[in-house]
Amino acid sequence: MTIEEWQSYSVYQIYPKSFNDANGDGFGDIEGIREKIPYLKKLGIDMIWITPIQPSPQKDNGYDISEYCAINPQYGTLLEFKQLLNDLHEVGIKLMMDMVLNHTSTEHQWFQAAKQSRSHPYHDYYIWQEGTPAQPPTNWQSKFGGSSWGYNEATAEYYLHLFDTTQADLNWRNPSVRAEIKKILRFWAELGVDGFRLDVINLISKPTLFLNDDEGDGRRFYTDGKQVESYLKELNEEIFSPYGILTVGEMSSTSMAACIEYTKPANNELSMTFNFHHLKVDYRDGDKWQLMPMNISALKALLSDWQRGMQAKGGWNALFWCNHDQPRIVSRYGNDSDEYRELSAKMLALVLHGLQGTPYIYQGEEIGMTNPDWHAIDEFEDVETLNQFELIQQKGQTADEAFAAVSARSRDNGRTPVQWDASQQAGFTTGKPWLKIASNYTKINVAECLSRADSIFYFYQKLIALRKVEATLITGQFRRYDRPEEGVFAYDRIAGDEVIRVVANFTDQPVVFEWATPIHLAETLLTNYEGDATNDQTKLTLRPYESIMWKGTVVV
Ligand code: TEU
Repeated sequence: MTIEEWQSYSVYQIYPKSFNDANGDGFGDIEGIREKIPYLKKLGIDMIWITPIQPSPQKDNGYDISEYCAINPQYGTLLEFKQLLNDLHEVGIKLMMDMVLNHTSTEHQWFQAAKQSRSHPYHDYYIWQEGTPAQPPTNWQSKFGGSSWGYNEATAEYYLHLFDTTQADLNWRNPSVRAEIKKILRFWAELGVDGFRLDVINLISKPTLFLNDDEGDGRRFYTDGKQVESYLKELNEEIFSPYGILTVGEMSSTSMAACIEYTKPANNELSMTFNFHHLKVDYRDGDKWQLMPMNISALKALLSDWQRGMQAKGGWNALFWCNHDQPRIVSRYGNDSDEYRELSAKMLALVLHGLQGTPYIYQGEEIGMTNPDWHAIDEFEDVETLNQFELIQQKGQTADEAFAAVSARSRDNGRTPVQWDASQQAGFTTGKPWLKIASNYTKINVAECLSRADSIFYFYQKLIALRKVEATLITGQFRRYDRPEEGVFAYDRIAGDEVIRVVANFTDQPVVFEWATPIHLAETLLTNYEGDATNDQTKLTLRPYESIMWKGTVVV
């Protein structure tokens, strides 16, 4: 395979509200990001992805946009944004904007007009169905809980909202909607933005007939819908390709077959896709709110299937453990005790960065930030968390059970402000932070990490740098060689006779691991312990959470 420059990139995700507050109002801002450019440069990432910063009532923290070609004053001005873009470009960092195009805020002027009358031209920008106040058109459920239909009295109709009631789904069938969307994308592309992250982009194609779902919550009727690919091709032809924009599509409940089509270069749709299957192996019966320990064999199988499957057909994965919708990975698939937090955070990083695809690092992940360990529901802010806390109790569970579920699974776990140093408010703000800071900030913070050569930060720095020099990490074929039932994940990346070999112990116990396929190990590229594991050529004794990446050659 020929390597495109972007294929060796690592991307850093910024959730601006919680990243760094320069003006002391408790909310992170654009100036705050600009202040941290040297930090980002030091980490070595190639691109930042900023979650939505356009004007928004913030019912879903910016994923409810009320104006697309402007900056939310809470974050700063368009001028400041241009300055940020310019300063990033000056040090060779690219910028990816988050584009929320499946829905708008109901505060958007389109919806405000649309809801007045059926004859308004903006009415057809959204998806409407007849119904009486007591009877929504279908039984579809919103992703945040409750019906996905909102009643509009003025027109005696329902509008579709797959997310919050204030996030109305756009009607992509309407060519005027697609023209508006292209205008928005062109606006940002003209400013010099380098990438787009496309929010829930596989949900944009809805059916024409709306039917009850007797098997589920309705998602099978609108996920990876019939027109998604043709809409993406249209955007690619008119915007992504002409402006040289890197794209990542966020795919909700998708399939591998669909992601292959979205990303294989011949199709001219997207550069890569996020899928979430590997982040559901701790959901009991697929239900996010039912807790279960992580199923390691399911995790290994999913990661491996997506590696092999995408590779075989020329697709490209976006690789990630964390984002603003997920609990912190070290508290989830790792171990956030004092003894193992650093070791397990490094192990998870090494496993992910050895895979084929584009790694995304979510702010704070590079210092091993944990879930905040809160004790009361009023510490949480997220709309989904608050809805589910009520719904779980309505389904018969106690308040304590509901709290246990939401505190483990809340999206706020990943949204607490970045812990910059041990000073008051963790150096995030001089004011009152919009969301409480995790109490462990005096111990876990950027300043501490930067002061110590063996910190998680420098481990990420090395992984990012390896991608630039080890072409096998980009091109190498994936081959797995552990046994499904064991707590070790082991795989090779093979290009010609070169092998990059990864072994990782996901448990807090020592494990004796027997090699199935020996290779000549030439060099240890990275490990999270001092000194190599005991290696007698046929078997390896891995210490708790030990992980190693070697370079070697195939035995012929
Ligand atoms: O998320 C899409 C999505 O479906 C989830 O990750 C969602 O948070 C989860 O399924 C709920 O259980 C994207 C954004 O990343 C998220 O922040 C937004 O809330 C959502 O779209 C709506 O725009």
